[in-house]
Amino acid sequence: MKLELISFKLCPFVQRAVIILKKQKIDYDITFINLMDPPDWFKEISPTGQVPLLKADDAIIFESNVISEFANDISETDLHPADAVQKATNRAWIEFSSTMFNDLFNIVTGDKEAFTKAKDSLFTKLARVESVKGDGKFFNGSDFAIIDAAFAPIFMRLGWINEFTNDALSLAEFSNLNAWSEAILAVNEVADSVEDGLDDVYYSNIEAREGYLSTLLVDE
Ligand SMILES: N[C@@H](CCC(=O)N[C@@H](CS)C(=O)NCC(=O)O)C(=O)O
Repeated sequence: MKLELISFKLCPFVQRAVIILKKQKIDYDITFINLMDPPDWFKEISPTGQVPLLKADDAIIFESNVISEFANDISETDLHPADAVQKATNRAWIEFSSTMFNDLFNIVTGDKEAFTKAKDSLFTKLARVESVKGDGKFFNGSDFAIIDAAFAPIFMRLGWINEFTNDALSLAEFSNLNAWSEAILAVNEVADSVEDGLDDVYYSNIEAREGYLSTLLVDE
């Protein structure tokens, strides 16, 4: 089967799919598009106009979580827990994590009021995750799973923001999440899921958005 992932470099949803494709050692081509001016062929095949989108031969698969599940389904190793209840709770928390990207977007783009509201929203959600996380290395214990990949782009961006500011979004109050974030970001496939220098692009994006967060940047 020929796989082609349609991508946009800064997209955290694409990153989730890339991590699973890499973890499962699946061969795929990657095509980057400009989301500000998507090509006609993309508009024709994409019902949502969003990336990631995976072409699997002639089939069109969209939604990051569905692409990750598909990559898992065509692989020998299962990156979900085997137990049905545990798998369902993993999927539930993956859905929950998807709402955090909206908070992150508002944190990067919003004025002081919007920033504060988005930060409160994000941290309320993080507190919920902290309460169920436990002290294992990854979400389910010692094995990296799809849920860890789903949270990876969130932790990577929080890490960048904390590095660029005086820890504006510090996770220090969440000991379980802090350790989990470190474990996830140390995984090779997570580190390799973005291009070198993407942190600089993210920094420039924060500057260009001219939101409240841009006033918190400290010179690199
Ligand atoms: N629910 C989608 C969200 C994907 C998404 O929001 N992608 C953004 C880029 S990070 C996008 O394509 N935005 C373009 C648009 O909405 O027009 C998923 O999980 O794949």
